[in-house]
Amino acid sequence: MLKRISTLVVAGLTAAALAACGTGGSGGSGGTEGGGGGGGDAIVMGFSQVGAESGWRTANTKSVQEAAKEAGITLRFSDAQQKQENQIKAIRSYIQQKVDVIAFSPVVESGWDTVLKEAKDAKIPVILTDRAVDSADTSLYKSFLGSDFVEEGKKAGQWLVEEYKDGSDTVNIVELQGTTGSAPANDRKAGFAEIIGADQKFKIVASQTGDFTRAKGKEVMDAFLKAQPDIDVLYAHNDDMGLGAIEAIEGAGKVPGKDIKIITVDAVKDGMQALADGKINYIVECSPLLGPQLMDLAKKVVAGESVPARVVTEETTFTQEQAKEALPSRQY
Ligand code: GYE
Repeated sequence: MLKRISTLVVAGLTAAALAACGTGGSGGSGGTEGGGGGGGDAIVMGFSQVGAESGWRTANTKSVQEAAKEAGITLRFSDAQQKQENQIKAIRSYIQQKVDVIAFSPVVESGWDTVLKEAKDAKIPVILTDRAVDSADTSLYKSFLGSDFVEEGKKAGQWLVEEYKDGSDTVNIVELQGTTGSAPANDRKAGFAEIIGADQKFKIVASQTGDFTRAKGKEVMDAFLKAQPDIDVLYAHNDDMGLGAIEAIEGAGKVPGKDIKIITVDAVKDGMQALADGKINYIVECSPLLGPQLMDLAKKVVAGESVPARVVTEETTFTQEQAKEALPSRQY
């Protein structure tokens, strides 16, 4: 009992400390405030972002911040630096602050039931954006807005099947996975495996996390190149890891896009540039521009209106030729 009380006190203090720095600087699990124009009746949204691990994430943060401003919603924003514990602290702090709605992009899928229950008990609606949770009780959140990551993995696999349809030689694939335990890493892996699994010639010879970052993508690709003498294809769960891997491949004296074919996911500008330059072969789009839809959902949820339990983002794919066409007008 005593232990439980002291845990609660510590949690309370942490939340209070977080609340205190809510209008302070950026980064960490603290927060920054923006939007809303300071109007008295403005909806207040607490948003816990995963981090700033990729170009996708930067574009997503910008979209959320701009859309909040546009919608007249006061945004309390915190960056969890890819740590679940920071997100849980931020959510508890938002509960304490009695915000009108909480939105967050869960870094991993598991382990959210307790804090989501706390929000529900406090009658604060929660909207999941970008990434899913695996909670069995779906009443813990109002809606989940984001991409279909399994579908993205399938699209990557389908391109590969088509690309190698005329050959029977073994195709050796290395895979750079996203953050371990995250929905996009789990689902992009599963969707891809399902499609290529139908043909024995496709072999995943190595698969490891690169944590969705460029630096880790390079580091892990370096190790793959040393351990695997014959790599035909790299499948990276995002552009940033693919871009890091390109540096490793060039460093090893090989030609990315030719000696090793590369498929990535996201289609951020840097990725699209590498695709147009022939260093990447195919990109499956994943849109980070979720802000406007999130604000619409938030307004409805706060007004007590019903919203769809799942809102799937519409996305496309890009070949090298299509990337050249799309680049000039690419928003992110
Ligand atoms: O693909 C990756 C980012 O959750 C969809 O997270 C997002 C992923 C995105 O770091 O670049």
